[in-house]
Amino acid sequence: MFSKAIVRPPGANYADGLTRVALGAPDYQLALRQHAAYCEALQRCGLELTILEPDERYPDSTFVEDTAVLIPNGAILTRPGAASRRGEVESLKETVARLCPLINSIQEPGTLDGGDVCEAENHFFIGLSERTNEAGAGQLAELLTTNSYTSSFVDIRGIKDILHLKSGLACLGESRLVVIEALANREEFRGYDLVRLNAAEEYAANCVRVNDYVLLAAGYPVFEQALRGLGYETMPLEMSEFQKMDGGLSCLSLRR
Ligand code: CIR
Repeated sequence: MFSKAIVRPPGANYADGLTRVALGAPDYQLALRQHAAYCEALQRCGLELTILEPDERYPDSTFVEDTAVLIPNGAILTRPGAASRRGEVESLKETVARLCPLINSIQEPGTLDGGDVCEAENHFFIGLSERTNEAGAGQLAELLTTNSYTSSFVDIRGIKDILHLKSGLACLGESRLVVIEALANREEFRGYDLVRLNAAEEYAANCVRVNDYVLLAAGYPVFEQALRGLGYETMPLEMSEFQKMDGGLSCLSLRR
């Protein structure tokens, strides 16, 4: 169960952030409205929110999930793979520390984005990506071992459609994973019950189970129906302006 989350609305220079997708420039006012609806959805799931001020020093800073990995015992601060995002960690540190004890942080030469870390009950999948390198993944794996969690690496460097592991993977609980086709046959996921997305709906893989609900991007009816068929209550959310900046639903919050 989650009870709290940290979020940060995008700043006025949000469109200056990093993106590899060619979906056009985001509409800032619409992004703010979508972010507000996202916050309301988290509150409806029962979470108490810490809403940070927008931070124009870092145009990508609305994607707070990349700056820390929250585990039941506390937080591990990351060292984002994109140099333009490194300062985001310092700007969030105090707020994270008010939420839970700081356990440690990823150190140079390691890089790690929170979007590459997928918690699946007592196990963590750590993506090796263009943002998370072996050193960063290795440091996190050691910290997890020290805290009695297991972990395994999932190399996504050959899958060009996804930026982070969680762009193509989510855990719904109950040993059930949501996966895109490119990940569905990986050895790492054997033994899990897989919900596979069709190629046209892959963006929706980045969904989040929050207590009694699954929050997912709006506009992916096959996937939403599949979730409902499995007995989940769904909350679809408009994500277009975050998708334009290569962001998914999970990366807009740090949940605990
Ligand atoms: C970036 O490229 O870093 C941001 N524009 C998007 C980050 C999205 N984060 C995530 O999916 N965890």
